[in-house]
Amino acid sequence: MHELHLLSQAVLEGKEDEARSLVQNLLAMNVNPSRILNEGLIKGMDMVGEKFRAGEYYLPEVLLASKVMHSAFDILKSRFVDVGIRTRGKVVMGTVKGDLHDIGKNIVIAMLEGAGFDVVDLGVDVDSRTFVENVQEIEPHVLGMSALLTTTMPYMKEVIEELEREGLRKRVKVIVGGAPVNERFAMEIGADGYAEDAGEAVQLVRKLLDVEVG
Ligand code: B1M
Repeated sequence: MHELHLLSQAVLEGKEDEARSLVQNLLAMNVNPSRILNEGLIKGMDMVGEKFRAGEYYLPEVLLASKVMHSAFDILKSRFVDVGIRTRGKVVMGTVKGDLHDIGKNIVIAMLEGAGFDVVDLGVDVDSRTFVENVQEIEPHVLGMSALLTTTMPYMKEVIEELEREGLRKRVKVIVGGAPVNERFAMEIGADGYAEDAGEAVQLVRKLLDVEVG
């Protein structure tokens, strides 16, 4: 669809006003919000990633595109809310130590909140101590960790080991995600589950908590 293509381009070119009005138009045309997110906004960020890898974009361009993505996603966010659902469980979520990428994590959080879960966002660059302390205090059903760098994803294992040392591992389900992470890695480090995208993350949390869908 032409408008979705224009939306990816607006993210790629850092055009905030244009991206926001395209999202509004697409919603007015009754295009599914997940399609707008995946085929418009996320596709645009993937294109930014390709340019960055190719050395055609530098950090300022990537940051500008991230700002556009956040701003446009804000309009979309409310459309993922499942009206009338009460809290279905508590989730604590953060991007691991050394990693500042939060766009994907924020989308996962918005989708989980939309699905009725109560989410505490620990932000980015979160160390194992902070994860563990929050699990102790908040007693969430699920702990979610995000990593976008191959250099930071091994840190997820450290967090799981720290949970074990503190005797908390059996009290919380651990899920992991982020572009370099996969199912195999998740199983290797002893996580309870892996989700490829935000939609899958919601299904996974529902499954782990055995929450009825719908
Ligand atoms: Co960075 N960056 N970056 N970056 N950046 C990547 C990840 C990279 C692949 C770009 C590239 O080279 N092509 C590369 C990593 C290479 C690698 O490790 N193999 C990279 C690099 C190298 C870096 C720096 C080291 C660059 C430098 O300084 N020289 C640096 C590191 C900083 C740090 O973290 N310490 C850096 C910095 C940045 C910015 C700050 C400029 C910015 C982040 C802004 C922000 O997040 N607020 C940025 C961005 C934007 C990107 C790219 C372009 C886009 C990431 C993104 O937001 N994607 C990225 C290239 C790419 O991925 N195509 C890149 C959109 C987002 C919706 O997808 O995050 O994958 P994603 O989330 C998805 C799923 O993964 C999943 O659901 C989400 C929604 O569907 N998911 C989960 C995510 N977390 C989940 C958790 C779950 C479940 C599912 O459960 C808990």
